[in-house]
Amino acid sequence: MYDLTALGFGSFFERQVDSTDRLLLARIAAGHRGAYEVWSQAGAGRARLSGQLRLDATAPGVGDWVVLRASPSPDDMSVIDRVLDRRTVFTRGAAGRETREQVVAANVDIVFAVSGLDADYNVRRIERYLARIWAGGADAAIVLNKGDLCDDIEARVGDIGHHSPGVPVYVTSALHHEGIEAIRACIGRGVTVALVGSSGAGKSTLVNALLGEKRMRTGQVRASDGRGCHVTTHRQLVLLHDGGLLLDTPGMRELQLLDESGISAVFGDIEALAGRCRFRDCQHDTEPGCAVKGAVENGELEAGRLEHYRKLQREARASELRQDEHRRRQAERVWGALSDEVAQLRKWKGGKP
Ligand SMILES: Nc1nc2c(ncn2[C@@H]2O[C@H](COP(=O)(O)OP(=O)(O)O)[C@@H](O)[C@H]2O)c(=O)[nH]1
Ligand SMILES: [Mg+2]
Ligand SMILES: [Zn+2]
Repeated sequence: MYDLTALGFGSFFERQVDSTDRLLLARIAAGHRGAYEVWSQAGAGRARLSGQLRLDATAPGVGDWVVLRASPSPDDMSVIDRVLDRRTVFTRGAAGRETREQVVAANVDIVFAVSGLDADYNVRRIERYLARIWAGGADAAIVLNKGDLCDDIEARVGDIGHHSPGVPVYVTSALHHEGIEAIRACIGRGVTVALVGSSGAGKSTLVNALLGEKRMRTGQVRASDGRGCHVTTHRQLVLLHDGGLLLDTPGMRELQLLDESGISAVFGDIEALAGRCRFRDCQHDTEPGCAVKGAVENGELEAGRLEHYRKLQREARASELRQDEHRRRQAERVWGALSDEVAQLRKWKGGKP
């Protein structure tokens, strides 16, 4: 039995349901092939999408609030009839040639970008995560894990603080249960937190430390290249003893940026400088009167940071184009199917209009 408020239900979702829906509400706690684990007032159960929802381009993800059909299907699974609008979302570009949004975590309050203080540490990657987090509307925090493996934690924390001012930074050693309380303090009752980051960063170890028990399988990091193996294979919501919710996710090899909205948030300093460029559409390349280049020249702005900003922008633009392409093809497919149906109908009517 679950209490909906403890599961994160609140006024934003309340407004989207009537009293009948309310009795059939559930939150997606895990996604397996073709089926979901859902938590509702009645407890945990299995559910699948209605035929109608299966046609939608983007499948619901872990953390989504859904309305179940009143009667389960013959195989005793519940049927998901409706997905409520999301308050926040963390998405990634799915693998493959065409970029499609894939929901990693829905309705999360805070996304923790977890990074190991070993070979995994990479400021650029952290910036990338922050951009994605903000694009989806959640709050961001940074966890620098494996503090036990780092000789100069202060320098790293200073470095991060310089690149992402105002974002809370937590240093932990999940394996040794150090620094865990400060994180637990952010995850009050009904608060949902997702952990994202490369595999091997220690996300599952962190979940176990927060739970106080070894529930998540954790992996070995290959000594050869410091890369983690993918042990966590699916996204799973877990309920902490004092009411918060944690979402462990598998590592993402590559995190694509899907749009430019999050980039501005991360590179506010550069965008502010850009406002002072002579040309409004300045590319900060060879244009005269460029305030951004000027800042690099007088040492106010790090050249590497500008380079990274431009790289992410190029990526975001390319990704937006690919998404447009995807939408166009989908429209064509739907239209193709429709015109087949129309042709069938015409034939059946003997070609008469
Ligand atoms: N030294 C050290 N190793 C850690 C720490 N946290 C996790 N690990 C190890 O890193 C490896 C990957 O951890 P895991 O939690 O599976 O990473 P995930 O892929 O992000 O879920 C495991 O061998 C953990 O024991 C830490 O704080 N210090
Ligand atoms: Mg894991
Ligand atoms: Zn410029």
